[in-house]
Amino acid sequence: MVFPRSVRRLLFRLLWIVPLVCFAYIIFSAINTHPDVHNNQPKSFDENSQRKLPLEPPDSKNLVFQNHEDKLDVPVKVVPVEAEKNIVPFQKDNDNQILKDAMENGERKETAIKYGADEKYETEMKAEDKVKAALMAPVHPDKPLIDPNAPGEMGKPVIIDVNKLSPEERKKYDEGMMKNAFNQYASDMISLHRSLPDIRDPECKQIEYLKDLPDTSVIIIFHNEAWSVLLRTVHSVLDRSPTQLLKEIILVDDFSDFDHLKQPLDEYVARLPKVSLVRLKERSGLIRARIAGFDVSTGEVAIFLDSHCEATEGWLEPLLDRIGRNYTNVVVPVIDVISDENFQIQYSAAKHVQAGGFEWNLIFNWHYVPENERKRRNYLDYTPFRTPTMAGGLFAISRKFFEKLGKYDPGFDIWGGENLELSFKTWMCGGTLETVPCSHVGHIFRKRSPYKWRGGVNVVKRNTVRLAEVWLDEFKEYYYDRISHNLGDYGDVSDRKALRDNLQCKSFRWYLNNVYPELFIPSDSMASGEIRNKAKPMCADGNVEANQLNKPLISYPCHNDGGNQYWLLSTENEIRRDSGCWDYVGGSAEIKLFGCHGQRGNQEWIYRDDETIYHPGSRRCVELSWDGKNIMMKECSNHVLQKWLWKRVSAKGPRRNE
Ligand SMILES: [Mn+2]
Repeated sequence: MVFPRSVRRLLFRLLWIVPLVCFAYIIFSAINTHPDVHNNQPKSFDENSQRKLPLEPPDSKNLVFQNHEDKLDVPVKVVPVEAEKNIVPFQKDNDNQILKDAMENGERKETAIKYGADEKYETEMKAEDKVKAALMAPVHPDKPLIDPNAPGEMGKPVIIDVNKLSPEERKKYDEGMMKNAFNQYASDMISLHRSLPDIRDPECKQIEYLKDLPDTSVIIIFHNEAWSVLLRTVHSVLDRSPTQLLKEIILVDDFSDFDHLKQPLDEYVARLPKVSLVRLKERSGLIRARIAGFDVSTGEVAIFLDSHCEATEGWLEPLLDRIGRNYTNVVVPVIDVISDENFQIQYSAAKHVQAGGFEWNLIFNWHYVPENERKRRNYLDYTPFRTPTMAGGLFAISRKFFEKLGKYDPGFDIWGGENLELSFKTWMCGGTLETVPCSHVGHIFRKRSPYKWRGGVNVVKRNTVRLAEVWLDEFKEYYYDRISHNLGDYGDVSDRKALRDNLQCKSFRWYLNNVYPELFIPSDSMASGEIRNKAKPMCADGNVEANQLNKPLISYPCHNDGGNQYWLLSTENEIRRDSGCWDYVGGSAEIKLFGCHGQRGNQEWIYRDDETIYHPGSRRCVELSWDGKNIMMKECSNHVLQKWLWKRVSAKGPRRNE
């Protein structure tokens, strides 16, 4: 067979183009293999569990049916949020009775439908199933219809042009800002029941939680909180917690003096189911107020929330599930940011959620979930991860375990250090502290504290010294170095030491080696102290506090006082203080201070025998400018401006392995 010349030419081209394209495709696929391939593994919530995933798709809200799986073949249907309205009658009676009545009146039908039943199913439900279904529905007291365009709905920002406000409104706006350190004016415009986006990772909606979850008391401490912010916290919990799981909300008033928190709040709370109000007779501070709230609560689990939060869809079950599986699990939700300026909710995917840590000044910080912990969870970012410490504002703990741990140190005053105390003793006394990425709670982060405390005593330091004395063993010296060994009067800690002995808690070294192996221990260093230029009395100087990072390292007259001129050369060849490291990326001549990443690269420095500080990544050296004003990266020249005096001794103090 003879083809025309043009066709022959085409066939000839295809002969090599086709294999070439195939080859290119294979190469491309190999390069482009997604790093999260592990996510294709079966989505089992507990690593030991062999249970199957629920049969229903993630959005079917088949919550109700988890209690009677035999009904799973019933078709489900979802009613949009706008269709919600008053569902639970407004009485403070026995819940079961209320719900039974409601069922008989047909008021529960909508709820059952919303949570998955179709009408046919509804009529076929057994009476006890109806009650069960109702108990798993949210509490929803007095929930109004939601206007999707109202300010702040779906967590959207409320932007106010202050220039367009009347003088009176402007005054209100400024007062709100001043009293609360957040935009109360914007908050007051937003519904107390505002809708939020479902911000969970998609896998979270497929997890099947324990059928028999423990119930909980939510304990909320407030002091001079704005009305709309406090009540939005309360309603978000009522609106988004299954009735059966929420035993009560206990509001503890830490001696507020705002008028709206007096009689008006009494009256408002009296109308809400499950909510009670405890008034403290004097200003007690967060720690003692929490103990007071806990002591009157009765739920199997206590959940502490700040008074400026918003619980999101599905927040409760993942927390209770972990405690239901083991009462010594202490769990923290993801804390999403509610903007203090405009009340927008900003949230992050599970893989960006960070773990809690601390520095040797015993201040809490955040850090990335380390590789070994990610690996332990098969890189399933939505599964609970172990965290060395918690931020402290929001967490859940079983009643039994909190009591066993002696609650908080009652000698702690007001605020501060209590989060680390509870974190350390959870780990050291047989528990596990976890962050649960499927549980999200929004929290307003403020730039300043609007509250007044009595002056004179540094309560945070006093609390922290108590913490160090009782829990840190020989490692307390690292903290005391930070406060110049000036401990002050920290009271009597013998009771707390006795508690630790009785519980036979493990050592702080065990904690460091097993729970927080990433923490940098100052003794793990090869040089320490000031880094002084040999030509001029100028020192390398920089602040490494978390909010000061990403700034250049500067030159400053040596002051011999440690502080921002104290540096350690780690055995990993970092120049660091706490979690802040010298980092040179090239481009400009500046060295910047970044969070240490432990991967060498930009953060690797060699203090050579000729007293130069060499950066292998760029093959450059650290140099003081001729006028002494700047520290720069330059070609290595062995000039005296590139020579630095630094003591080649490790920092004093206990080591990890002794
Ligand atoms: Mn807070």
